[in-house]
Amino acid sequence: MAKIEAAFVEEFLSLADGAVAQGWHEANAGNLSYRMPPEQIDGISGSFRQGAWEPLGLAVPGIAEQFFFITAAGSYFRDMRADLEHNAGVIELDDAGTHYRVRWGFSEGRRPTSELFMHMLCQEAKMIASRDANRIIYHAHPANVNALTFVLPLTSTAFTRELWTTISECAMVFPRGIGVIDWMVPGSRELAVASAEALEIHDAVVWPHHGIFCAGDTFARAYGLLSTIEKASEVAVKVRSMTTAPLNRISKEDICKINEAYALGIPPELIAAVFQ
Ligand code: 2HA
Ligand code: ZN
Repeated sequence: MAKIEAAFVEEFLSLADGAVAQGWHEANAGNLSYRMPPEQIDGISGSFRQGAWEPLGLAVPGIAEQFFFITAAGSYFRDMRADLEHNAGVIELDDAGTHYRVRWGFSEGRRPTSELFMHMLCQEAKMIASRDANRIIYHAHPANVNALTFVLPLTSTAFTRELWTTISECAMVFPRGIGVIDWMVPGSRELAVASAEALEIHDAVVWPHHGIFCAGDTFARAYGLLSTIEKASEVAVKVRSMTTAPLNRISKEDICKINEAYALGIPPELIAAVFQ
């Protein structure tokens, strides 16, 4: 199969290598999709094949006829660089957004990720919410954010408060807070629907006792967002392991100061809800 050479491939591989080094992708953990801009499709279309149309299992008319670079079901992030065409591929959606066909990759009968429902619904929701800016949906299994799902209430306000008040950078990187949904079966339609709904408000959403996923305009932003959340979660886990009563932490007033100093636009109602 023809290899593809494109700048986005290197950005994708660099995310995969970095995230593996962080320990976020044991075995086949995680998945990633990239909504390709037209000029990048043209740049690699010489390598395309014409797979048969297959039902998607849901309708995503908002992203009809779009092309996605997406990881394969069962693929290991650590193997992406060595054998990309086996571990990822390009799919195209039909004009109704109800069927897809493989245009590149997924060698030896591989298929798109088991979280395809989630990727498609989230890509659609975020493309509309971001007026076409968002291109990445990325899911990983970082340990510390997962650990926090055992001790914090499973609410957006509890997780947002914990992280915003742990590291100053958090309110700047995710000023809309972080979403949390209930535990649901991995790969299920139910999980996909709840994830897309939460993503209309937040750029990152926690899946309790599983992992986290996020949206981003670029690979670097999506990776940076998860890195920031996981770093703050690690500090929170360390602090909670040392004491139940920390002497100091970032306060509501401090968050108001950061909000003003960096014009973050965090609405007063959100600050009130997070610190209620
Ligand atoms: O791709 O992480 O959530 C494997 C998973 C499923
Ligand atoms: Zn997962």
